[in-house]
Amino acid sequence: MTDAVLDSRRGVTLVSALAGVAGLAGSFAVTGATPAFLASPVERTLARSMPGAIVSFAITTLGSLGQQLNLVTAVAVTGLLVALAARAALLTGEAANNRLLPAVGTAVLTWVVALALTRQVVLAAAPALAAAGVVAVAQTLDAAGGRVAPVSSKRRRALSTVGVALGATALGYTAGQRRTPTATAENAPSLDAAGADNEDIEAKLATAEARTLDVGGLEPLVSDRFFEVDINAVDPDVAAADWSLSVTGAVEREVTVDYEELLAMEAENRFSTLRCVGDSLNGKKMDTALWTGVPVERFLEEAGVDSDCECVMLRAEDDYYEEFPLEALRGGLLVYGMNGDVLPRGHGYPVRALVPGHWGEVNVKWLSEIELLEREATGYWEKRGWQGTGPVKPIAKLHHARLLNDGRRELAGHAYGGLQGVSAVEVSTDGGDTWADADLSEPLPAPDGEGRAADAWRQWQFAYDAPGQPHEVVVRMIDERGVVQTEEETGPRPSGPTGWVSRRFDR
Ligand SMILES: Nc1nc2c(c(=O)[nH]1)N[C@H]1C(S)=C(S)[C@@H](COP(=O)(O)O)O[C@H]1N2
Ligand SMILES: [Mo]
Repeated sequence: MTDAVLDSRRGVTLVSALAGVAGLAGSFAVTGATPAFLASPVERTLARSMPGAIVSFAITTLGSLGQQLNLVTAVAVTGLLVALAARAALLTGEAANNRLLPAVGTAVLTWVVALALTRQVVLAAAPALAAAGVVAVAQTLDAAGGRVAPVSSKRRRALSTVGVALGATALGYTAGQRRTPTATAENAPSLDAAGADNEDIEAKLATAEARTLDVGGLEPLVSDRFFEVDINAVDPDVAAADWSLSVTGAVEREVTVDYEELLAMEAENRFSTLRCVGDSLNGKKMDTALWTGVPVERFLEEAGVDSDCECVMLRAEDDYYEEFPLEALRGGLLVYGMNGDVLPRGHGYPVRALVPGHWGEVNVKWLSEIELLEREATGYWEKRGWQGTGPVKPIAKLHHARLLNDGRRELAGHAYGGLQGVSAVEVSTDGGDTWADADLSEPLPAPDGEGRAADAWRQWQFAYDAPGQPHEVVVRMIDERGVVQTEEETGPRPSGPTGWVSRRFDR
């Protein structure tokens, strides 16, 4: 049978490659986009071992595209591993002249590869069976040889194998998509927690809507789309029933709380803004939500903190870790709700930390441990050259500009100063020579409904007569102590961008 597809090197390579693709699809079909997916561990390893400078470059210039590239690379590498397994089995079977060896060997080798990568004994069977299936199909078609009309030629048999493998891949992809757990804020279920006051949530969200400035296209006070930054393209998939949080280390007694217990405790509904230290000056990695959760302080009290450095390490299910002063955590929340919904997977389901006034990176998602330390340590991003564990830097952003019918130009944006608040936003339309006050949105309410939220942005709006000639608009914020945002320009790395946002207009 010299015209068998599998008799040629090219045929073996083709079938091996198809086995690689099908193996990935088989895995995805049973795991969806979770850490149990075959390519996830490779993606993680790539992300972890990437030099800090490259990661920083990717974050500040490519945004989430860097992560997608990483994922594509990981998928290619993993597919190649499965393909090599199939190839080894095919060649060994040929050498031993054994008809069972190619498919069985592919199954066993792929299972071993999958097990080594994911440590999932049962789930590793899916890629093994899918890859072996492709090999078996190719073998069966070859065996039918020239006798069966539709696959009588070698070319047709090769194409049939391609068709079967790609069809199975499409099915596996669809199944995996359905299996992928709630990932976005758009499809998160409503919150139903014994300790959370849903009426208060509704009232606060209504207040936020009422206080949002009427500027078309400007993001409202509660963000429509909340940015996401994390170290992996594939988020952890933690079941609430399996989740618990421990307070450990330099404590008098360890304290552990599970999801059900946490949701029964009296919760707080708090508006708070998050901003990533890797945000660009006028970037979009800054957003606000109404967070529902339990104050961390009660757990610290229960544990009896005894830390020499007065510092703490938060650890997470994705092996992320960040260290910072205990003082910052004292005002924090253990968050399980976001805008009246269950905290979405992408934002840390089941539970994340909210650390008021500090850069996003210490607001650890998928939180699993609060470790009180004896001496200072270095967090994930600090190991990679960032200094993002401190308070946020003040910023007024310019995200909206529109010429009105009456010849004026309307400008608008958001200002955020962390715990120092925002008392004013000033706008210059002559490159910084003269300044005028913008209108500000009323502050978002504090958790008790009275007073202002301690750590939330405000919107600003300003209109001026467009001069009809080139000019430069500059904006800056002033905090509640009267401190003006610094003019000095620095990039995001290592400790967040500074400077005034400006924009040139031609008329
Ligand atoms: N477990 C975990 N928590 C994490 C991260 C992460 O990669 N893993 N990223 C941090 C960073 S750098 C930021 S800016 C914020 C972003 O929170 P968001 O994705 O909910 O906007 O989460 C922080 N918490
Ligand atoms: Mo971040």
